[in-house]
Amino acid sequence: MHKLEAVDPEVSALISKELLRESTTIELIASENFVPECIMEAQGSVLTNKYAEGYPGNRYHGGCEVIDQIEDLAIRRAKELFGAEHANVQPHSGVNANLAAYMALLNVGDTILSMDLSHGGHLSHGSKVSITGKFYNAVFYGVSKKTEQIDLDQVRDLAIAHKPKLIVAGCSAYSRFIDFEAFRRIADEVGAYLMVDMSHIAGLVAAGVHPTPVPWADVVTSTTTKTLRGARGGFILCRKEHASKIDKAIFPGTQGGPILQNVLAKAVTFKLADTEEFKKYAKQVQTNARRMASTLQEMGLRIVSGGTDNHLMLVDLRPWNLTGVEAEERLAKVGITVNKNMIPYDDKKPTITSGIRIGTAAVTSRGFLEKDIEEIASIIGNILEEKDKADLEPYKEAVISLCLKHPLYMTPHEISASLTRITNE
Ligand code: DSN
Repeated sequence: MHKLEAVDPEVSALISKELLRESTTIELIASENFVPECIMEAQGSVLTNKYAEGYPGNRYHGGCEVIDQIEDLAIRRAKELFGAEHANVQPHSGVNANLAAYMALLNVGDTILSMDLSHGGHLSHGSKVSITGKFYNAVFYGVSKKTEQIDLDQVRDLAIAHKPKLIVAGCSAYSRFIDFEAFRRIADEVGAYLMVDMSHIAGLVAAGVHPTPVPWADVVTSTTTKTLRGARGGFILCRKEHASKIDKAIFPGTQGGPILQNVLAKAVTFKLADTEEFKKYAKQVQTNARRMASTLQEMGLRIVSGGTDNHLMLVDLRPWNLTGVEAEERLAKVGITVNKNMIPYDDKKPTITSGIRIGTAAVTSRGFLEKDIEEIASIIGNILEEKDKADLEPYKEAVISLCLKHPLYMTPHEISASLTRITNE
């Protein structure tokens, strides 16, 4: 970063500030992770200079002989990792991947059946405020009030009643395994396509600790961040019969030239996810999530659906008379980052909410084990319980010492030196 510091010290200082923030806070946002430095190297490479509209062997720009090898490598690795017939590694993000999947399979005005945003779905699954809700007629299923798990009977009833052309499975805030085979059966019964957005769980799927959607879905979309712990971007897996339509829907349908430094970094992401070390990591993410949920429960907090099978959980704050926004702000004061989140059947608006979402993918990348998780959970429980009465200083210190125990990108010495410098400034 020395060259950047010389040219633009203002930006360079902001990067240092963010590095220190990431190093000295506990990151529990379920969609975030810390990528290995080799991914950042790939994303900062000369690949940023190249245009390569089209696909390997069939480009609209010259000079793509190396680019073709890179994209082919990323495609091969994605297919091998997930056992897919076809992969497109060009989507700039998960939303772009979803837009292309819809464009490939639907006409404007067609009906889709997807998970309600307020029950854990995603904006790009047909929400009114998203272009997906303007282009398509979205009907939503949710979780049962009793179990707080996906109500497959309701999915089937809605599918029969509305005859969607596409059923979407996959969520942003749902802590249980999803029965993709059951979704396939419902889709077949009504003659619908099945798309699974596995963005949140892709790393768990790659490691084999979450059921895979690949054999059941026509199309699987995903981000490469989150539990997959890779380059910021998206990808699509699909059955061979949809390959050409999917590729055309990405380019020229919804995107121009691919962001090649990200395609390169996706190739590295898929390689790293295909290792024993990554499998161990994914298992630990799950173990840590279960320990976080059980410790919070022991402290008297309510976990939506009673627990977690994946990397995340939703905490219902109503029994403690707190809102999500209050909890998020309170935890931020001691350096714990979470996001407010609606819980199923929430009566508060999305900017307030009755819950917070907690995920363990990022802290597990730092090497946090069950004991550390118990410590974080007890800090969270104590702060939320004590509300404004709590003296936050001991909690702030506990957070910093956990961060120094599991340093990130900086050595403990560098972290301490930076903190001392800031205190003296
Ligand atoms: N999927 C969102 C999240 O889970 O935070 C980001 O779009």
